[in-house]
Amino acid sequence: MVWNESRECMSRDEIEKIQSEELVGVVSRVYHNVPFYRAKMQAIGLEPGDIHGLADLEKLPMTTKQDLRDTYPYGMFSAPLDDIVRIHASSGTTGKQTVVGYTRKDVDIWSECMARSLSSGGAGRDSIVQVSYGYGLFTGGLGAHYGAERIGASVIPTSSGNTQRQIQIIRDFGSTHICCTPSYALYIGDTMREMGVHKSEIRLKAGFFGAEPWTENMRREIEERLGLHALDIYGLSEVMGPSVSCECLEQSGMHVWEDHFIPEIINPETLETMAPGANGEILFTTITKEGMPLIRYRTRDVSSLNYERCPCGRTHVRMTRITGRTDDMLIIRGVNVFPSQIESVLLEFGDAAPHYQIIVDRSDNLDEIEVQVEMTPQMFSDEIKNIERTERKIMSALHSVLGLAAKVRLVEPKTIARSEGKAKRVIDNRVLK
Ligand code: DLL
Repeated sequence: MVWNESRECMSRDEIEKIQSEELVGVVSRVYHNVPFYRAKMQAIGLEPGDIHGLADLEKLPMTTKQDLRDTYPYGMFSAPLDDIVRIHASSGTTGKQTVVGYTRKDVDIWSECMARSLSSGGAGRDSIVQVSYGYGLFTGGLGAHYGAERIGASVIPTSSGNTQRQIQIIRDFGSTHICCTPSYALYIGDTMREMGVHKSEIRLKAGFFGAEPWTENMRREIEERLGLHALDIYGLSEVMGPSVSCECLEQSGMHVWEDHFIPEIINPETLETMAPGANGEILFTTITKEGMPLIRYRTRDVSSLNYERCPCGRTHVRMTRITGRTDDMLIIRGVNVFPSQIESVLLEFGDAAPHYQIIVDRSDNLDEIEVQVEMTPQMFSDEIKNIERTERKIMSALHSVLGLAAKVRLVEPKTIARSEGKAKRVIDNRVLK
């Protein structure tokens, strides 16, 4: 089912007309309301009047996550706090979070985008949508929730965790749709098997899985275990949250809701725009946002754009599955983690040498992270109980900075391999088959 046919099935000319008009508007808004953008545009001699439409997009400066950190917390807001009705945040490198503000209209548009996504996976008024993304500063839970209410479905806000209860609810309440990370979907499948619940006892028809990378094999596995259509849903808090794009039941790329976000692909080295179909870093310009619009935001996610017509009838461009990052961000159990965050915590502990390694693994479909830190020779000669105490202290400091439990192991001096070039800080053993 198409939620908003007049918007989702427009001709390319109509899409571009809307994008041009909205782009002119948003550039003027940020120029007048956000000192950061005014300064950036002035520095290259650009005025809002120079932007007449889509063809001028490339003239505009790009925005990075660093820019958001530099203007922390509210410096990128384009609307006064009086008009901001919601604030979300995601983790940042130095413990500083990336803060995002939404006006009432922004929340409304977000719900509309999410409604489109859920509808493209077949959900409607008669559906029972279980939202198993976390509710809170993370955008997953509330984002999916508002969209599911918008389509008139019965929403079950389970949030994440407590897997046996999730399964009981799926079975007893008859959930028809589920929203969670793909690794959690696999974990639910494992737990169902352990509990002796067969897929024939549940009514799930489709699931909206995102917030972390996954693969076609994982899709098959999830579909097999849960007996549903597994759809890829993409988004990031800076740009909005879940539902910047989402797959339809054709399962061949995620429709970017182009009347709200203009996507571009660039070469992350040269920053040049790449032709349709090329693989590169995906950028977004949010053209209708009021709270915190972003111009040419560098997501660091690698994807490509497919402008071919989709058999589902929707005309909005499809982006391919995210195949990697152009920076070192890790996503662990859905939480964004930068190695530099871990480093900053370790540096606070004088007893630990600055040689460390982060080992990421996936066991039983759950991500695990272990931080190995070399002890100083002096500490090495210390009593075991003191070493264990330090491990516990580092563990709790990491927990409060990352919002995630990480194992910490202090290892003997000189046991972590030295590198001649860049230190290899992260060993990611997760094989996303
Ligand atoms: O993960 C928003 C979201 C929630 C999307 C629920 C989908 C579902 P952040 O926490 O800001 O926001 O993390 C954004 O997660 O830049 C990607 O690297 C990654 N990511 C999000 N969706 C996908 C996906 C939410 N479908 C970062 N495939 C993004 C691969 C994804 N990676």
